[in-house]
Amino acid sequence: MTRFLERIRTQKPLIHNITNVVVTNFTANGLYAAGASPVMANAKEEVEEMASIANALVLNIGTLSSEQVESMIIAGKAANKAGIPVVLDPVGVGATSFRTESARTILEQVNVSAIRGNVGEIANLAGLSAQVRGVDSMGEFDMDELLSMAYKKIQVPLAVTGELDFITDGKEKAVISNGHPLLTKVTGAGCLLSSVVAAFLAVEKDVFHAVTGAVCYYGIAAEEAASKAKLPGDFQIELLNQLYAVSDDLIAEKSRSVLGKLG
Ligand code: ATP
Ligand code: TZP
Ligand code: MG
Ligand code: MG
Repeated sequence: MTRFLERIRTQKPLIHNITNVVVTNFTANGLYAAGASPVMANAKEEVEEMASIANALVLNIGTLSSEQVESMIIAGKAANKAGIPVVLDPVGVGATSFRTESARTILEQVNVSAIRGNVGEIANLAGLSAQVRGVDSMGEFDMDELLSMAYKKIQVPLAVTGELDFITDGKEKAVISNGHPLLTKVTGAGCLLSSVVAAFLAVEKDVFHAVTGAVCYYGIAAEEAASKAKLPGDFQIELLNQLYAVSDDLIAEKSRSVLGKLG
């Protein structure tokens, strides 16, 4: 189940990204650093063809338009037909009804392999924000409750990220404490992670282990980067360097992942 990076660096999976305008370049560079091969293609005239030759597809709704939703559904259906994994990053779901409705439409029309988002996005996507809001006024969530309820509702493996990352496939659960606060000071840290998840899924069929592996790898790369670069601008570039430098052996040594059962 392991040595995911070796596989990515040997196979160089082609990752088709339909993503937002903020993070496009950073995402492409991050995928190259990991060992994958990125392509960004949005036009409805070409996404079916592109998804058909790709090894994984990322649907990221960060700067959505109705034309892009159309493209995402065409690409998602082509990916399903080709049998390649599809990752959804529901950027900003809950912030506007267009985002929430679009993400739900995509989930209705496309068989998504995994969703990677922050707590608020996943709670809103599942329609749970009110129910799972915890006791304190800071908007903390009971994560076990959130994971169980969100999985029940969405029925897609989830990676809910933040200071701690929670991954579930409805049966297994992983809690990962790798990462660094500087990740919150650069835009696109979450979006790039979603594309890295797609690269792991392109080389590993076990979704839970692929997603867990991707999140550990990414958190470790961030830790390594933060040990060398203390300011956000330097950190952003150093993160790319460390996504390139981190090995499967370093992941085995440094991952802090606690496995358990959901619920
Ligand atoms: P948000 O908009 O809430 O920042 P996001 O889409 O950028 O969400 P994050 O939840 O920030 O995604 O996750 C991106 C990466 O940053 C993950 O690897 C996560 O573990 C890491 N991360 C986020 N916050 C922290 C933190 N406070 N400490 C350590 N790592 C963090
Ligand atoms: N606005 C729309 S998409 C986007 C911003 C700032 C990027 C979000 O990236 P991330 O990875 O969720 O921080
Ligand atoms: Mg973040
Ligand atoms: Mg995000």
